[in-house]
Amino acid sequence: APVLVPVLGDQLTPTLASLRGCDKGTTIVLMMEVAEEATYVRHHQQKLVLFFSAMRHFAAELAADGWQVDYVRLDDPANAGTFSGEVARAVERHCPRAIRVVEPGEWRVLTAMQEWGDKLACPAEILPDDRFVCSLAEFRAWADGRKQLRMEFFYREMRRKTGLLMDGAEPVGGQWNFDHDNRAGPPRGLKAPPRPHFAPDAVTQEVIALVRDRFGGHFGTLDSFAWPVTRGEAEAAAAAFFEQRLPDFGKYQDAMVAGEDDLFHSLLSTSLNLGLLDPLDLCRRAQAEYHAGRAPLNSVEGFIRQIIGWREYVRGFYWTFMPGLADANKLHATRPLPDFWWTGNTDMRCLADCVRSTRDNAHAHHIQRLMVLGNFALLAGIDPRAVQDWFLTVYADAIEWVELPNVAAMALYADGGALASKPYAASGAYIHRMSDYCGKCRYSVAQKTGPDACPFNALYWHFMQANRRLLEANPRIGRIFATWDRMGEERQAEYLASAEALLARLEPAAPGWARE
Ligand code: FAD
Ligand code: DLZ
Ligand code: SF4
Repeated sequence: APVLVPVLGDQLTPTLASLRGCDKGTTIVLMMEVAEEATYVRHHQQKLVLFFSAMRHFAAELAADGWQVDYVRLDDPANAGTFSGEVARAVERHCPRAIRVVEPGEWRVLTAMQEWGDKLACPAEILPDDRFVCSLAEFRAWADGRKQLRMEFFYREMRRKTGLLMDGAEPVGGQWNFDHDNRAGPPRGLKAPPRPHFAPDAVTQEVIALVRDRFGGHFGTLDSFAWPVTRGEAEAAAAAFFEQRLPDFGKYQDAMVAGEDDLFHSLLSTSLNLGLLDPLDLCRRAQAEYHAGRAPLNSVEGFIRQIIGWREYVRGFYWTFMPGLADANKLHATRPLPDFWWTGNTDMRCLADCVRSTRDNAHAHHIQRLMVLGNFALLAGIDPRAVQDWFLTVYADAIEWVELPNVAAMALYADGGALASKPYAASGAYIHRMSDYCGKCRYSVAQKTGPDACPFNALYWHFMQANRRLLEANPRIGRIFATWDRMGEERQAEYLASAEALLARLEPAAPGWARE
C-alpha cells in the first residue's frame, strides 16, 4: 500500500520534509483545492488566484519529476470542501498504509490535522516544517526562562547560528543593527523601478476565470495580477530585487509615497510564504551582494533582519502563544472596523492610498501596514479580531502564523507587550515625515484639534489617555504623560473632544466582507 502525502497550498517546496526520502513509486501526493480554505475568510481575489495557480503549477512540476500526484480541483463535483473531507476521500481511494504530512501554518488547520489518524484509522505522522531557520523546539528553548522576548536578541542568535554577516564572533561592520540609517523620508519625486510583472499564463488565466466566477464578490481587483506563481518566476523576482532595489532598500525602508506601492521593498513575501523561495538562500544571496560591493551594509543587514529576525521570530511567537493570541485584547478595544477599510472611502489621504494599494495589489508595504493602517486601528481602539480578519483577508502573503503576531501583537499591542516593548503609536507628524501623503490631504497635519486637523493628532492623545494606567509604567513611553499633564485642562479637553467627534463619525463596515 502507498504512503499518502498531503501537500498544502503553502507547502510548495520540492524538498518538503514529507516528500524527502519518499519512494516515488509508492507515494501518492495529495493536493486539494477546497472551498473552506477559500472562504474561512473571504480572501482577496488575487490571493485566491495566487494559491490555486501556484498549487497547479507545483503539481505539474512534481508530476513531471515522476511523482504520482492526486490533484483535487475546486470544481470537482465530488469535492468535499475541506482538508479533512478530502483526505478521507483519498484514504478511501488509495487505501494508504500511512499518512505523512508537514505541520500547517495555522492553528485551525493543525487541530483538524491532529484528528486524521484516529478518524481515518490510518497512522498519520505530522512532521515539523523545517523550511525555517529556527525550529519551533529551538525557539521554545530560547524563549523558556526569559522574562521578556525581544526580536533583537533572537536575531543575534540567528546571525550567530547562520553565520550571516558575521566576522568571527562579531557582527560585520561592528554593529548588529543599522536601523538608524534606515529612516529616510522620501525626497520629492522618489520613484522605484517598475515591479516585475509575471503575465498570467494559461494555467493562471483558467484560475482567474474560476475565481471571477465563484469568488467575484470577494474584496480586491484581479486586473493587475502580477505575482510569481512558479519557482522560476519567484527566482526571477528575487534576481530583479537584488539588482534593482536592494541597494536602496535600507535607506527608504520606512518611506511612503502616494501611488508608489512598493518602493524598494522586495515583494518576495508571497513566494517565501508559499515555499517557492528559501529564506536562508535569499539571505546568503543578499550577503553576496554586499561582499561584491553592489549593495550597502545597511540595506543588506536590514533585509536579512526582516527574514532571519522578524519572520522567524513571529513564527516562534505564534506557536508559543496560540491559541490565546487570537483572542488577546489587553487594551479592551471594541470598536467595529470602519467601512472605509473596505471601500477606501475616506478623506484621510494616507489611509485611502493604503486601502487602494491593498485592493489593487493584495499588498501594502510594511510601514503602510504598521504605521498607517495598524496605527489607526490601534489609536481608534478597533476590536483586534476585526482587524485580524481584515489583514488575513486582504493580503496575498497572509497566513495566520505570520499575519496574527504582526497584527495582534506588533500593530495593536493586544498582547500587552509580549512581542514589542511599546505600542507603535504615532501622531500625524510621523506620517508626514515619512511620506508625501499630507501635502494634498484635506486635513492639516500641523493642526492639532478641530474638524480640519489631522485625525491622527487627536486620536494619539485620546489613545494615550484611555490607556494611561497600562502605559504609564512603561519606561519607553511613560514620559509622554508629562507632556500631556503640562498641556492644561482646556487643551486636553479640546484633544479629547476632537477625538470623540472623529470616533463618533466612523461608519462601521457592513457585515460580510471578511466572513460569510
Ligand atoms: P520586504 O520589506 O521586502 O521584506 C523582506 C521580507 O522580510 C518579506 O518578504 C518578509 O518575508 C520578511 N518580513 C519583513 N517584515 C516582516 C515581519 N514583520 N514579519 C514577518 N516577516 C517579515 N508579512 C507576511 O508575510 N504576511 C502577513 O500576513 C503580514 N501581515 C502583516 C501585518 C501587519 C500589521 C504588519 C505590520 C506586518 C505584516 N507583515 C506580514 C510583515 C511585512 O509587512 C510583510 O512581510 C512585507 O510587507 C511583505 O512585503 P515585501 O516582501 O516587499 O517585504
Ligand atoms: C490560502 C489557501 C487557499 C485560498 N486555498 C487553499 C486550498 O484550496 N488548498 C490548500 O491546500 N491550501 C489553500 N490555502 C492555503 C492554506 O489555507 C494554508 O496551507 C493553511 O492555511 C496553513 O497551512
Ligand atoms: Fe494622513 Fe493626517 Fe497626513 Fe492626512 S494629514 S495624510 S490623515 S497623516
